[in-house]
Amino acid sequence: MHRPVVEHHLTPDDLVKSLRRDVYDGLAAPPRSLPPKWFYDERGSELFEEITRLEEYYLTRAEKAILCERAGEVAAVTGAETLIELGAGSGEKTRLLLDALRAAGTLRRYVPVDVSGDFLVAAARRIGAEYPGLAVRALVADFERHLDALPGGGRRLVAFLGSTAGNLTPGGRRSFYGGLRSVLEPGDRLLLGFDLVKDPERLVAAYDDARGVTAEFNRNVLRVINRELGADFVPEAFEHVAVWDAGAEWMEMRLRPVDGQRVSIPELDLELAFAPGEEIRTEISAKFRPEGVRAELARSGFALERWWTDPPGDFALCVAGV
Ligand code: AVJ
Repeated sequence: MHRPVVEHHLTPDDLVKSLRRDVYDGLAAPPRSLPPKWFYDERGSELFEEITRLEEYYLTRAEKAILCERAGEVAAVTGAETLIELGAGSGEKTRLLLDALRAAGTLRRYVPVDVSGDFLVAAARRIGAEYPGLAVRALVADFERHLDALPGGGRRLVAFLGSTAGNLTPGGRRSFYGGLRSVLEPGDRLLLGFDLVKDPERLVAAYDDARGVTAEFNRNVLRVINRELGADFVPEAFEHVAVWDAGAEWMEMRLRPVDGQRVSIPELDLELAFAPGEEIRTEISAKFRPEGVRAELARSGFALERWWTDPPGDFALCVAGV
Protein backbone atom coordinates (compact mmCIF):
# COMPACT_ATOMS: atom_id res chain seq x y z
CA MET A 1 0.00 0.00 0.00
CA HIS A 2 1.36 3.39 -0.98
CA ARG A 3 0.68 5.90 1.75
CA PRO A 4 0.46 9.47 0.65
CA VAL A 5 2.08 12.06 2.89
CA VAL A 6 -0.64 14.46 4.03
CA GLU A 7 0.28 17.95 5.15
CA HIS A 8 -2.36 20.00 6.98
CA HIS A 9 -2.48 23.77 6.68
CA LEU A 10 -6.15 23.97 7.63
CA THR A 11 -7.82 22.27 10.56
CA PRO A 12 -11.60 21.72 10.62
CA ASP A 13 -11.61 24.50 13.21
CA ASP A 14 -9.87 26.95 10.82
CA LEU A 15 -12.49 26.11 8.23
CA VAL A 16 -15.43 26.88 10.51
CA LYS A 17 -13.71 30.13 11.53
CA SER A 18 -13.36 31.27 7.97
CA LEU A 19 -16.93 30.20 7.17
CA ARG A 20 -18.15 32.31 10.11
CA ARG A 21 -16.19 35.31 8.86
CA ASP A 22 -17.39 34.91 5.27
CA VAL A 23 -21.02 34.49 6.30
CA TYR A 24 -20.89 37.46 8.64
CA ASP A 25 -19.18 39.71 6.10
CA GLY A 26 -21.43 38.54 3.29
CA LEU A 27 -24.84 38.46 4.92
CA ALA A 28 -24.91 40.98 7.74
CA ALA A 29 -25.79 43.85 5.41
CA PRO A 30 -26.97 44.17 1.81
CA PRO A 31 -25.85 43.75 -0.95
CA ARG A 32 -25.59 40.16 0.25
CA SER A 33 -23.13 37.63 -1.10
CA LEU A 34 -21.38 34.39 -0.20
CA PRO A 35 -18.11 33.03 -1.60
CA PRO A 36 -18.58 29.94 -3.81
CA LYS A 37 -16.04 27.81 -1.97
CA TRP A 38 -18.69 26.87 0.63
CA PHE A 39 -20.77 24.90 -1.89
CA TYR A 40 -18.42 21.95 -1.65
CA ASP A 41 -19.25 19.80 1.34
CA GLU A 42 -19.77 16.11 0.58
CA ARG A 43 -23.23 16.63 -0.91
CA GLY A 44 -22.12 19.75 -2.78
CA SER A 45 -19.17 17.90 -4.29
CA GLU A 46 -21.51 15.12 -5.42
CA LEU A 47 -23.89 17.64 -6.95
CA PHE A 48 -21.01 19.29 -8.76
CA GLU A 49 -19.95 15.88 -10.15
CA GLU A 50 -23.52 15.48 -11.38
CA ILE A 51 -23.38 18.94 -12.99
CA THR A 52 -20.28 17.91 -14.95
CA ARG A 53 -22.31 15.13 -16.58
CA LEU A 54 -25.26 17.36 -17.58
CA GLU A 55 -26.02 17.88 -21.26
CA GLU A 56 -26.05 21.67 -20.76
CA TYR A 57 -22.76 21.85 -18.83
CA TYR A 58 -20.22 21.55 -21.65
CA LEU A 59 -17.21 22.85 -19.66
CA THR A 60 -15.85 19.63 -18.17
CA ARG A 61 -16.27 17.59 -21.37
CA ALA A 62 -14.65 20.30 -23.47
CA GLU A 63 -11.65 20.57 -21.15
CA LYS A 64 -11.23 16.82 -21.02
CA ALA A 65 -11.33 16.62 -24.83
CA ILE A 66 -8.53 19.19 -25.11
CA LEU A 67 -6.48 17.47 -22.46
CA CYS A 68 -6.94 14.09 -24.16
CA GLU A 69 -5.51 15.50 -27.34
CA ARG A 70 -2.79 17.67 -25.82
CA ALA A 71 -1.52 15.91 -22.68
CA GLY A 72 1.52 14.63 -24.59
CA GLU A 73 2.34 18.14 -25.72
CA VAL A 74 1.89 19.46 -22.18
CA ALA A 75 4.43 16.88 -21.02
CA ALA A 76 6.84 17.75 -23.83
CA VAL A 77 6.63 21.54 -23.31
CA THR A 78 6.92 21.40 -19.52
CA GLY A 79 9.19 18.42 -18.85
CA ALA A 80 7.56 18.45 -15.41
CA GLU A 81 8.79 16.27 -12.55
CA THR A 82 6.16 17.50 -10.11
CA LEU A 83 2.49 17.92 -10.92
CA ILE A 84 0.79 20.24 -8.43
CA GLU A 85 -2.98 20.28 -8.79
CA LEU A 86 -4.87 23.16 -7.15
CA GLY A 87 -8.40 22.10 -6.27
CA ALA A 88 -7.97 18.38 -6.85
CA GLY A 89 -10.89 17.19 -8.93
CA SER A 90 -12.38 13.75 -9.35
CA GLY A 91 -9.25 12.48 -11.03
CA GLU A 92 -9.86 11.77 -14.71
CA LYS A 93 -7.97 14.85 -15.85
CA THR A 94 -5.28 14.13 -13.30
CA ARG A 95 -4.72 10.68 -14.79
CA LEU A 96 -4.43 12.06 -18.32
CA LEU A 97 -1.66 14.37 -17.11
CA LEU A 98 0.10 11.80 -14.96
CA ASP A 99 0.03 9.23 -17.79
CA ALA A 100 1.55 11.71 -20.23
CA LEU A 101 4.28 12.80 -17.81
CA ARG A 102 5.06 9.20 -16.95
CA ALA A 103 5.28 8.28 -20.65
CA ALA A 104 7.67 11.20 -21.16
CA GLY A 105 9.81 9.78 -18.33
CA THR A 106 9.94 12.95 -16.22
CA LEU A 107 7.25 12.31 -13.58
CA ARG A 108 8.36 11.92 -9.95
CA ARG A 109 5.86 13.57 -7.64
CA TYR A 110 2.17 14.46 -7.43
CA VAL A 111 0.89 17.18 -5.09
CA PRO A 112 -2.89 17.57 -4.91
CA VAL A 113 -4.09 20.62 -2.97
CA ASP A 114 -7.63 21.00 -1.64
CA VAL A 115 -9.51 22.44 1.34
CA SER A 116 -11.53 19.26 1.72
CA GLY A 117 -9.26 16.86 3.60
CA ASP A 118 -11.32 13.66 3.38
CA PHE A 119 -11.90 13.99 -0.32
CA LEU A 120 -8.25 14.80 -0.91
CA VAL A 121 -6.80 11.93 1.09
CA ALA A 122 -9.10 9.40 -0.57
CA ALA A 123 -8.13 10.66 -4.03
CA ALA A 124 -4.42 10.76 -3.14
CA ARG A 125 -4.57 7.13 -1.93
CA ARG A 126 -6.13 5.93 -5.16
CA ILE A 127 -3.52 7.72 -7.25
CA GLY A 128 -0.72 6.39 -5.04
CA ALA A 129 -1.94 2.83 -5.56
CA GLU A 130 -2.27 3.24 -9.32
CA TYR A 131 1.13 4.85 -9.90
CA PRO A 132 3.79 2.79 -8.13
CA GLY A 133 6.94 4.77 -7.50
CA LEU A 134 5.13 8.11 -7.61
CA ALA A 135 5.68 10.24 -4.50
CA VAL A 136 2.31 11.64 -3.45
CA ARG A 137 2.14 14.55 -1.05
CA ALA A 138 -1.34 15.91 -0.41
CA LEU A 139 -1.78 19.42 0.97
CA VAL A 140 -4.93 20.30 2.88
CA ALA A 141 -4.79 24.00 2.12
CA ASP A 142 -6.58 26.97 0.61
CA PHE A 143 -5.00 27.97 -2.71
CA GLU A 144 -5.83 31.61 -2.02
CA ARG A 145 -3.91 31.58 1.29
CA HIS A 146 -1.26 28.89 1.41
CA LEU A 147 0.73 29.11 -1.80
CA ASP A 148 3.96 29.38 0.21
CA ALA A 149 3.34 25.79 1.29
CA LEU A 150 3.84 24.42 -2.24
CA PRO A 151 6.89 22.14 -2.22
CA GLY A 152 9.89 23.38 -4.20
CA GLY A 153 12.54 21.68 -6.27
CA GLY A 154 12.30 19.87 -9.58
CA ARG A 155 10.43 21.25 -12.54
CA ARG A 156 6.90 21.98 -11.40
CA LEU A 157 3.68 22.13 -13.34
CA VAL A 158 0.87 23.83 -11.44
CA ALA A 159 -2.53 22.83 -12.83
CA PHE A 160 -5.56 25.01 -12.13
CA LEU A 161 -8.27 23.47 -14.24
CA GLY A 162 -12.01 23.64 -14.73
CA SER A 163 -12.14 27.44 -15.17
CA THR A 164 -11.99 27.78 -11.39
CA ALA A 165 -10.09 31.05 -11.99
CA GLY A 166 -13.48 32.35 -13.15
CA ASN A 167 -14.76 32.20 -9.57
CA LEU A 168 -12.30 34.93 -8.64
CA THR A 169 -12.91 38.61 -9.35
CA PRO A 170 -10.34 40.31 -11.61
CA GLY A 171 -8.66 41.65 -8.46
CA GLY A 172 -8.72 38.21 -6.89
CA ARG A 173 -7.11 36.71 -10.00
CA ARG A 174 -4.45 39.38 -9.93
CA SER A 175 -3.41 38.56 -6.38
CA PHE A 176 -3.69 34.84 -7.01
CA TYR A 177 -1.43 34.98 -10.11
CA GLY A 178 0.91 37.36 -8.29
CA GLY A 179 1.15 34.96 -5.35
CA LEU A 180 1.89 32.06 -7.69
CA ARG A 181 4.51 34.06 -9.53
CA SER A 182 6.31 34.79 -6.28
CA VAL A 183 6.63 31.10 -5.34
CA LEU A 184 7.50 29.74 -8.81
CA GLU A 185 10.91 29.66 -10.44
CA PRO A 186 12.22 29.69 -14.01
CA GLY A 187 11.32 26.36 -15.66
CA ASP A 188 8.08 26.01 -13.66
CA ARG A 189 4.82 26.25 -15.58
CA LEU A 190 1.11 26.84 -15.16
CA LEU A 191 -1.59 24.78 -16.86
CA LEU A 192 -4.85 26.72 -16.83
CA GLY A 193 -8.37 25.98 -18.08
CA PHE A 194 -10.70 28.84 -19.08
CA ASP A 195 -14.31 28.87 -20.18
CA LEU A 196 -14.65 31.29 -23.11
CA VAL A 197 -17.17 34.07 -23.84
CA LYS A 198 -19.98 32.70 -26.00
CA ASP A 199 -23.69 32.98 -26.76
CA PRO A 200 -25.37 34.02 -23.47
CA GLU A 201 -28.21 31.55 -24.07
CA ARG A 202 -25.83 28.62 -23.85
CA LEU A 203 -24.16 30.09 -20.79
CA VAL A 204 -27.45 30.59 -18.98
CA ALA A 205 -28.51 27.03 -19.86
CA ALA A 206 -25.22 25.69 -18.47
CA TYR A 207 -25.92 27.39 -15.11
CA ASP A 208 -29.69 26.75 -15.04
CA ASP A 209 -30.14 23.19 -16.24
CA ALA A 210 -33.53 21.69 -16.99
CA ARG A 211 -33.30 19.04 -14.24
CA GLY A 212 -32.52 21.60 -11.55
CA VAL A 213 -29.23 20.04 -10.43
CA THR A 214 -27.49 23.42 -10.44
CA ALA A 215 -30.37 24.90 -8.43
CA GLU A 216 -29.85 22.21 -5.76
CA PHE A 217 -26.09 22.83 -5.85
CA ASN A 218 -26.73 26.55 -5.33
CA ARG A 219 -29.15 26.00 -2.41
CA ASN A 220 -26.66 23.59 -0.83
CA VAL A 221 -24.67 26.53 0.54
CA LEU A 222 -27.65 27.35 2.78
CA ARG A 223 -27.65 23.77 4.08
CA VAL A 224 -23.94 24.09 4.88
CA ILE A 225 -24.61 27.29 6.87
CA ASN A 226 -27.54 25.63 8.68
CA ARG A 227 -25.39 22.68 9.68
CA GLU A 228 -22.18 24.50 10.59
CA LEU A 229 -23.59 27.67 12.16
CA GLY A 230 -26.97 26.51 13.45
CA ALA A 231 -28.90 28.75 11.03
CA ASP A 232 -32.51 28.13 10.04
CA PHE A 233 -32.56 28.91 6.32
CA VAL A 234 -35.37 27.15 4.47
CA PRO A 235 -33.47 26.32 1.28
CA GLU A 236 -36.66 25.55 -0.68
CA ALA A 237 -37.85 29.10 -0.02
CA PHE A 238 -35.00 30.42 -2.18
CA GLU A 239 -35.16 30.41 -5.96
CA HIS A 240 -32.13 29.67 -8.10
CA VAL A 241 -31.21 32.56 -10.41
CA ALA A 242 -28.53 32.46 -13.14
CA VAL A 243 -27.81 35.66 -15.09
CA TRP A 244 -25.26 36.76 -17.65
CA ASP A 245 -23.60 40.08 -16.81
CA ALA A 246 -22.63 41.35 -20.26
CA GLY A 247 -20.53 44.23 -18.94
CA ALA A 248 -18.38 42.17 -16.59
CA GLU A 249 -18.56 39.10 -18.87
CA TRP A 250 -19.40 36.73 -16.08
CA MET A 251 -22.23 34.43 -15.10
CA GLU A 252 -23.74 35.15 -11.74
CA MET A 253 -25.64 32.71 -9.54
CA ARG A 254 -27.95 34.08 -6.91
CA LEU A 255 -30.52 32.85 -4.39
CA ARG A 256 -33.74 34.83 -4.33
CA PRO A 257 -36.17 34.56 -1.41
CA VAL A 258 -39.63 33.91 -2.83
CA ASP A 259 -41.35 35.83 0.01
CA GLY A 260 -39.93 37.85 2.84
CA GLN A 261 -37.80 35.59 5.06
CA ARG A 262 -36.47 35.87 8.58
CA VAL A 263 -33.39 33.84 9.26
CA SER A 264 -31.43 33.55 12.46
CA ILE A 265 -27.82 32.50 12.68
CA PRO A 266 -27.31 31.92 16.41
CA GLU A 267 -23.57 31.23 16.20
CA LEU A 268 -23.09 34.71 14.73
CA ASP A 269 -25.73 36.46 16.79
CA LEU A 270 -27.36 37.47 13.54
CA GLU A 271 -31.03 37.96 12.71
CA LEU A 272 -31.56 38.56 9.02
CA ALA A 273 -34.66 39.98 7.38
CA PHE A 274 -34.85 39.37 3.65
CA ALA A 275 -37.26 41.51 1.68
CA PRO A 276 -39.06 39.53 -1.06
CA GLY A 277 -36.73 39.31 -4.05
CA GLU A 278 -33.66 40.45 -2.10
CA GLU A 279 -31.00 38.22 -3.59
CA ILE A 280 -27.79 36.69 -2.25
CA ARG A 281 -25.03 36.46 -4.84
CA THR A 282 -23.43 33.04 -4.44
CA GLU A 283 -21.02 32.79 -7.37
CA ILE A 284 -19.46 34.65 -10.23
CA SER A 285 -18.10 32.53 -13.04
CA ALA A 286 -16.12 34.73 -15.39
CA LYS A 287 -15.84 33.87 -19.09
CA PHE A 288 -12.61 34.71 -20.87
CA ARG A 289 -11.11 35.95 -24.14
CA PRO A 290 -7.57 35.09 -25.25
CA GLU A 291 -6.37 38.72 -25.21
CA GLY A 292 -7.68 39.16 -21.66
CA VAL A 293 -6.00 36.01 -20.38
CA ARG A 294 -2.70 36.94 -22.00
CA ALA A 295 -2.80 40.44 -20.49
CA GLU A 296 -3.73 39.27 -16.98
CA LEU A 297 -0.95 36.68 -16.99
CA ALA A 298 1.62 39.10 -18.41
CA ARG A 299 0.86 41.64 -15.70
CA SER A 300 1.83 39.02 -13.12
CA GLY A 301 5.00 37.98 -14.92
CA PHE A 302 3.75 34.91 -16.81
CA ALA A 303 4.15 34.40 -20.56
CA LEU A 304 1.53 32.45 -22.47
CA GLU A 305 3.31 29.62 -24.31
CA ARG A 306 0.47 27.45 -25.64
CA TRP A 307 -3.25 28.08 -26.16
CA TRP A 308 -5.52 25.27 -27.29
CA THR A 309 -9.30 25.17 -27.67
CA ASP A 310 -11.80 22.39 -28.34
CA PRO A 311 -13.07 22.28 -31.97
CA PRO A 312 -16.18 24.46 -31.32
CA GLY A 313 -14.02 27.02 -29.44
CA ASP A 314 -15.99 26.76 -26.21
CA PHE A 315 -13.10 26.24 -23.80
CA ALA A 316 -9.36 26.88 -23.68
CA LEU A 317 -6.44 25.14 -22.06
CA CYS A 318 -3.16 27.00 -21.85
CA VAL A 319 0.41 26.68 -20.68
CA ALA A 320 2.20 29.71 -19.23
CA GLY A 321 5.82 30.01 -18.19
CA VAL A 322 7.64 32.16 -15.69
C1 AVJ B 1 -16.11 24.53 -10.67
C2 AVJ B 1 -16.06 26.87 -10.57
C3 AVJ B 1 -15.66 25.80 -12.61
O1 AVJ B 1 -18.06 28.08 -12.31
O2 AVJ B 1 -18.65 26.62 -13.79
C4 AVJ B 1 -20.93 24.80 -11.88
C5 AVJ B 1 -18.86 25.70 -10.61
N1 AVJ B 1 -21.20 26.57 -10.70
N2 AVJ B 1 -22.21 25.20 -12.00
C6 AVJ B 1 -18.24 26.91 -12.68
C7 AVJ B 1 -20.29 25.68 -11.05
C8 AVJ B 1 -22.37 26.26 -11.28
C9 AVJ B 1 -17.90 25.75 -11.74
N3 AVJ B 1 -16.46 25.75 -11.38
